[in-house]
Amino acid sequence: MQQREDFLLKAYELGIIKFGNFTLKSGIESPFYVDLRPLSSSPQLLKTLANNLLELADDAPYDLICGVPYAALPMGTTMSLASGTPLIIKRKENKGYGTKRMVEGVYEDGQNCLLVEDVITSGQSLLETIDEIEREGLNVTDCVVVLDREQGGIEKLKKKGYTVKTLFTINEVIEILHRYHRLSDGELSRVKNFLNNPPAPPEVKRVPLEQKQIQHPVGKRLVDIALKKKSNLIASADVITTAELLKLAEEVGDHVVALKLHTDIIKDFSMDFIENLKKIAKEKDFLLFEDRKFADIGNTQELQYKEGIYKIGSWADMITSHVIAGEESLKVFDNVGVVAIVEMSSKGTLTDDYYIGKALNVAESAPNVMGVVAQRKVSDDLLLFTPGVNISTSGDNKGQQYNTPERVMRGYHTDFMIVGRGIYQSANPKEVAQEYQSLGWAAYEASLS
Ligand code: S5P
Repeated sequence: MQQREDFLLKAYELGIIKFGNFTLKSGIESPFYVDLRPLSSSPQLLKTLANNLLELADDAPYDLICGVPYAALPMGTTMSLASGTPLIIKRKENKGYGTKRMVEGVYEDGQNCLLVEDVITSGQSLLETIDEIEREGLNVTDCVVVLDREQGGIEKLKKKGYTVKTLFTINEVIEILHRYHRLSDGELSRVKNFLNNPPAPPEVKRVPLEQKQIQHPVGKRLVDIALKKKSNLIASADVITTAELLKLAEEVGDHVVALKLHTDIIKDFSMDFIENLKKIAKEKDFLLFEDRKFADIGNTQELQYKEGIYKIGSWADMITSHVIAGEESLKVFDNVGVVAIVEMSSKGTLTDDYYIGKALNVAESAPNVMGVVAQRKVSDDLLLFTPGVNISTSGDNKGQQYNTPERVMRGYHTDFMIVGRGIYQSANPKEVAQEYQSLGWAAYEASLS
């Protein structure tokens, strides 16, 4: 007993739990914050912790130990060293090359693995890790956890048949800290009150289009058109002749805010065609959006943008560009709204969370970027464009993945949805464009309330 309390007080000195006002990832305001990672800064405490966790797992049958990444990795390692039980390591992401294994180490089918977790809240990350370990042919029966935040995680795991043992509950932690005068009476009751009546996460409200702080003039034009037409639809005209494209522009023009093109797939491209298309765009009030997806150094991108047979810079209102070459490379796009690709819709895309974060930094610091292409809400300041929308199918056999207008508007708070084959391959593109327009706008309006 005393030993546990000593351990906790020393861990507290290291800063594993702080009291005050903290905004959690969920948006909830919490009076305390727990982070067990500083424990690794005290080898002595880490050893004590490992021994305590091993004691908890005394009756558990196991041949291997695995810590849930990342916080429990050093805990699992120390338990392995102290007990002589081999460690396996679960990756957070598949490294995408080499063996493509999600679990590293030497193990055999049917071996039993003890899982170690630092803090259990909803139990979600522990369940995900168990699932991946089991998919490797291993068995999981027991888990040991340092701290239970008492928010239903343990019950969830028990229901699924797992045995979970915890060293401390959050209530025990605050009682001990209070008893040893690390926590005042007022703080104790504040934390207890929070734990007894956990607040629901705040609802993320969508900012209506007319209230968005759009800086870019093309962004403002696009929003004006959207409000006037009651449309958040961009049709992707991925057809390969100018005749088909002009016909499509006439048919869908009234229902879209922009027509997205891949001019390099058109067999008979000419600047005359562009003049005709511009006339339709003017008459039907939509913007021309060239989906060139630039991805080179600034100088090359400038040549691709201004020269060649397409002379994109002379007619496009908007373009797409990757940001892989960095912020300076985007400067060459003048007189146009740049939509930065930060996440792609296709299966197996390399645009993981890490990439998105870095790509957003570039996009947000380039003044000519008006929006981003992504499959989720990533930025408050930039317009969000989401391709991969189709009401009749969930994907193609080339990696494309589809969502419904409802999902992208209500779930992701997308500003503009991009629909290609769903419209231009339909029997009646005009009618279908109108259908997407009303579905998209209704879902947008529903997402406001
Ligand atoms: O991640 C992306 C980005 C884009 S711009 N995924 C996409 O599908 N796109 C484009 O959107 C793609 O190049 C195509 O022009 C359109 C989707 O077409 P659909 O036929 O699959 O709807």
